[in-house]
Amino acid sequence: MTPTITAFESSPDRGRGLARDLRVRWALEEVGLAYQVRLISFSAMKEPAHRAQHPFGQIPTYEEGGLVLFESGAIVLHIAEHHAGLLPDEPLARARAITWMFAALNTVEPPLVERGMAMLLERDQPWYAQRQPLLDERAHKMLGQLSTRLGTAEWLDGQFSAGDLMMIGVLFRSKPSGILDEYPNLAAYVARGEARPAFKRAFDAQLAVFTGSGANAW
Ligand code: GTB
Repeated sequence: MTPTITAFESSPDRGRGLARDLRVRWALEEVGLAYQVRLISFSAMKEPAHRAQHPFGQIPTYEEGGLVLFESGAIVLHIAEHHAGLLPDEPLARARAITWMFAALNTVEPPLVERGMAMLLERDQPWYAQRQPLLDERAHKMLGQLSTRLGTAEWLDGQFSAGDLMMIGVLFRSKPSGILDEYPNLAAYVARGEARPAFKRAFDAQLAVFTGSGANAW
C-alpha cells in the first residue's frame, strides 16, 4: 500500500525545507518507500475533513490503508519501525536511536523554534529587544550541549539512524538564521545529512511543488 502524506500547497519558504513534511519525505526516501503527496491549502487544513486526520489542522499527515497518523515524529518512527534502514536491529542501540528522536523533538527543537518564531513574528513588539537575549541564550545553551556531545563523531550514536534524521531535520530549520555557523561540528553534521542522496531527493521533491514539477503531488 503506497502511503499518502500531506504537504503545503503554498508555503512561505517556497519549499526550501522549513515545512515538516521534509523529514517525513526524507524517512520515506531513506527506506525506499514510494509515496504520494496530497497538497493542502491553509484554509483546507482548518476544515473538518482535514481536522479528522489532524486535530490541530496542520501538516504533515500520513495515510496508509486504514491508518492515519499526524506528528512528524510519530510518522517517522512508524516508517522506521516497519522498514529496514533507520533503526538498528540491536535492541539497546534501537532504544538509543529512538531516544535521540525524542531529544530532537522535545528538547532541541522547542528553544530553536521559539527563537525563530520571535525573530519572524515579534520583531515589532516593544518587548522584543528584552526577550530576544533570553531566547538566544536558551538556543545557544542547547546547541552548545549538543555540539559537545556530538564532538567529532559522524552521527549521534554509531550508524546513521532515525535519531540523526530527526536531529538534522530540526537543526536544518535553524540554518537560515546563521546560528549553526557558531558550532562548526553541528554545521558539518547537518551538511552530512544534506549530502545523503535520500535527503536530496526529499528536498528536491518538496521544492518541486513550488517550481512546477511536483511529480508525485496531486
Ligand atoms: N509537532 C508537529 C509535527 O512535528 O508534525 C508540528 C506540525 C507543524 O508545525 N506544522 C506546520 C503547519 O501545518 C508546518 S511546519 N502549520 C500551519 C498551521 O499551524 O496553521 C512549520 C513551518 C513550515 C513552513 C514555514 N515557512 O515556510 O516559513 C515555517 C514553519
